[in-house]
Amino acid sequence: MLNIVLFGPPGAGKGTQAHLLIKKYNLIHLSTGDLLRGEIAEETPLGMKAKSIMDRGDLVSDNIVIGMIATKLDNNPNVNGFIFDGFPRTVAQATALDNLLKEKETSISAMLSLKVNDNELIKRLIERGKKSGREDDKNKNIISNRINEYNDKTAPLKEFYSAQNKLSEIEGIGQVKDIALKLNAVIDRL
Ligand code: B4P
Repeated sequence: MLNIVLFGPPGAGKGTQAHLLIKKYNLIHLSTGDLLRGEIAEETPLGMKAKSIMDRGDLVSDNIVIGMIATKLDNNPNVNGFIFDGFPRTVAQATALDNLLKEKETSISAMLSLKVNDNELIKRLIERGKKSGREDDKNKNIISNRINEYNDKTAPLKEFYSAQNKLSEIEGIGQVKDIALKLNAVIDRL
């Protein structure tokens, strides 16, 4: 199986690139952000709990997102593999993911980490906020909080996967199609 962690700060292009990768490699896209927004749209108890946390730009609790991913893995047996987009975001989530995949006799193939500077991230997210209506994209303070959450809790995962020899860092500024070619080159070497 090909199991890719697509990594980077908020606005780095994870969702954008994930959509291209799932088509090219016939993978299942698991975006915890999309799953949580789906729960909010359906006004489920989980969604109601997550909404205020996401609107502030904080991370939702590990238990919630790990539970969502576990269910999705169970519901998708016999697939080519998964793109994990926006998950894991903490060491606890990464450890849980390793264990869940081990139970299914598979593992993470690679972490592809997109590098984008803060000014560009803020510019992209404010721009997206004009159309998406996402509360967490509308306000510069909330975007800064998301970037801080990333630096505090999520960026250390580069060490986690580097220790397993699975980290590749890719420049995330440029044309979407050119960045996709760089990601493809790393995957094709696996
Ligand atoms: P996510 O949905 O994961 O939000 P994101 O990081 O903003 O999305 P992404 O990074 O994929 O956006 P993209 O760059 O593609 O998370 C939202 C919230 O959900 C979190 O803050 C948290 O509260 C919660 N959450 C989710 N997962 C969680 C977890 N595992 N644990 C705890 N909490 C969790 O797109 C950004 C913009 O850039 C787009 O408009 C795009 O068009 C543009 N863009 C992309 N590539 C570009 C390029 N090359 N050049 C110019 N613009 C580009």
